[in-house]
Amino acid sequence: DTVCVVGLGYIGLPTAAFIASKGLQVIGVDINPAYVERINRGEVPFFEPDFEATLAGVVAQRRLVAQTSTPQADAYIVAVPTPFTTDHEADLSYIEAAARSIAPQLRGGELIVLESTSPPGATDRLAEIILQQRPDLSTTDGTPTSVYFAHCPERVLPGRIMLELAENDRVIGGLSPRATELARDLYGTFCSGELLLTDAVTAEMAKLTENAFRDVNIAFANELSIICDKLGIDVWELIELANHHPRVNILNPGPGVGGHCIAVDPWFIVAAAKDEAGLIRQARKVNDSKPDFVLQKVCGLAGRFRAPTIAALGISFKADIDDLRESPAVEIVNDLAQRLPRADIRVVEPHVDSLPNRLAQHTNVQKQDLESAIADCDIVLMLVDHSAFKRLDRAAVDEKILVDTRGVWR
Ligand code: SAJ
Repeated sequence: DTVCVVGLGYIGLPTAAFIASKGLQVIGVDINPAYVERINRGEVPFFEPDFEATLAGVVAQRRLVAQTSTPQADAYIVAVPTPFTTDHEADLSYIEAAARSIAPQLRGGELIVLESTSPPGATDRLAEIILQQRPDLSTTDGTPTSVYFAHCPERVLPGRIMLELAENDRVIGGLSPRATELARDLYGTFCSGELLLTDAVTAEMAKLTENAFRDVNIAFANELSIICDKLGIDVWELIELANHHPRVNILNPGPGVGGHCIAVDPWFIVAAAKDEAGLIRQARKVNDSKPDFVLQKVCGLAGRFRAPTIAALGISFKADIDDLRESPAVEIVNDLAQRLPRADIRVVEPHVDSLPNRLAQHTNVQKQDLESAIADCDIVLMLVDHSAFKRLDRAAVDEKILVDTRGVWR
């Protein structure tokens, strides 16, 4: 059986390679030709621990082949982005484009699984587009029986993708019971976790709920950090103490919530239930306002210097990855560069070769290695708790003013 994975990003590519490594024949599709070429050379286009060997192996065996056009296949897994618009509504254009590319290839009997994180109703929308284009595959009462649609949201944690692809439990919800069964059979060939069966809209909502749960809990921690700053309390000590209670488990405050999931998905719930989702909306606001709190803090301390040198440690959205999407650290450095034109900002980021344009455009921002940045600076701004930073000798920063958003030096 051939599986076609549409969208070879941070999720689609590891998924495609992982399925191929379990013995299935996989065709990966991506619209970017240069990217496809790299994959076919066995090169991993982004950093993800333990992924390189798997990709190189399946490409060498030709179990995974990447291409730009959508082929015929027995099953399709759609793993394209679902960004949000400026109004915080889901942008389904990538899912719709994927649907349009699959429709002409169908012969009947195929399974189409949407893995992209989606607002309630997206799987329905995917089916609608395909069946509009291929009315011959629709039954007379409009229920799609000759093509099967299901939602099976990905739940892997960047940085642990290879492990979690194998072990995570999966929620699987079809538009019909038969679609659910077929999707269960497919995922059963490569998942060792439990396969939890439901309908499509519940599966969509389950994924959003998981990320909203985390967002609300991080917002709680972030709000605590702001309260503690006002009251002169060490928030890290406070949380550690409270977490000794058997039923309390507070997450970590940080510079804000980044990445393409937790900072986005809760908005899909808010968009679907505007009047009801007050807490979820407020959590988003708390987390989105945290970078500005950090900015004000640094600006206040920088006021002591005519032209401060600031070492900004880390710009990825979280520790030990190279992903800068929706990174609060990038936002903070960018705003600092604008707010403090006389400051000299040295960015230390071991996981990227060069600064993103948003930061490189500022003449007062440059990339530097950890040791020299620390030696040269007046203020150390810890933004990401990369392992390399945690190993740093505390004595090296003893003389510096510290703003530690991650509690590395508490
Ligand atoms: N963060 C904190 N404090 C914490 C935990 C995280 O500030 O205690 C911040 C991180 O620094 C980062 C952001 O939150 O900026 C998100 O990081 P994360 O590690 O919580 O999550 P992601 O975005 O890497 O992956 C999440 C995961 N979802 C959950 O844990 C419920 C992952 O399992 C999902 O597959 C992924 O979203 C996704 O694709 O939806």
